[in-house]
Amino acid sequence: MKVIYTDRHLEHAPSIAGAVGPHPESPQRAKAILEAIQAEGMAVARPRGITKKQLLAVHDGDYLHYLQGAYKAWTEAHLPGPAVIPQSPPHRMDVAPTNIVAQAGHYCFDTETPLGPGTYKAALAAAACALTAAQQITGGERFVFALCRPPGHHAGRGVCGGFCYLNNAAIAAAELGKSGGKVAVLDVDFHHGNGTQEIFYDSPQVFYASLHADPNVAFPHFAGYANERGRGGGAGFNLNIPLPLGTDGREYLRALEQALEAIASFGPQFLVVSLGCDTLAEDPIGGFTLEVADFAAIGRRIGQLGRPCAIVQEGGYYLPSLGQCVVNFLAGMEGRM
Ligand code: OKP
Ligand code: ZN
Repeated sequence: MKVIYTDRHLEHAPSIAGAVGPHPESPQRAKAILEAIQAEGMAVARPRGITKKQLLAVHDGDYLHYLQGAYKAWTEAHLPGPAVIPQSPPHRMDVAPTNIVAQAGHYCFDTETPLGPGTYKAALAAAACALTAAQQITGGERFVFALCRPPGHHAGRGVCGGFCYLNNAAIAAAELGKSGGKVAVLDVDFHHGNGTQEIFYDSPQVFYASLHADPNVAFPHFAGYANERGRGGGAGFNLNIPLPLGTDGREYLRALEQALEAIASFGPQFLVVSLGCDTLAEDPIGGFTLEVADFAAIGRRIGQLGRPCAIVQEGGYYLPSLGQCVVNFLAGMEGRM
């Protein structure tokens, strides 16, 4: 399996996690995954670029403009560093504000997604990885893994949050659907991908299915409930399977069958997997009890769908096992484990 990666994610090294303490979404995450992949002897290639047009397939122009200039505006206004973080509770307004303090609340939905000097560059590089993976799939590859960092599935069309700025998986899905074929996004991160859901909520072309912790007790709290099924033409093309805290591998695989059945009857031409490894028992911000070996089983079942697939890295914060979880998943997909 081909892997797309660039070390330009190093530009984004958040140091504050809302409250106190180190931010879990660290550069060491990508390093851990890359090292495990290299130890497996898998080929790693750099991404091609991403154009404004490719970003606009998923994100709003005013939001991209904000991401690009926010850190500079924040610094020039002498607001406290080391990064842009909303100062009042984040709040979406009807008309996009022009003042940087108001913008920080309008364009971000939490206080754990700091926008530092290199954040946008790193986010663009991650999006480029996902896009390149999708392009290789349309070019005939069966499976391609985009080692993205920062993650993307919480980012909406016009909002960052949940450590996410650009929705890498959605950008891949939009690319895969460019010639009109159906695309399914399967999100196996511990958290619900509210951004991906929002982006495709009205679309019958992209089916979003997610297994995740019950949002009543886990981030993002405001989305991911089972009654969210899509809207308008997209009604019926969104599937949320919330699971209780403590869910183990067996229970997880049982729920996965439900999602795979729905995807199979949707009949997509291409698949995108949002791969989060924060379902692991040891994960510091998760709450399920999966084991490292479970990731191979999950990958194997998804691979058996038999659809060409771009795998996009999302969360996973337990550094000692993160690389092994990813490698097991990929090996499972290819039927090697
Ligand atoms: C990003 B991804 C925990 C609060 C949760 C945000 C979690 C973002 C997860 N104290 N904070 O889905 O792995
Ligand atoms: Zn997560």
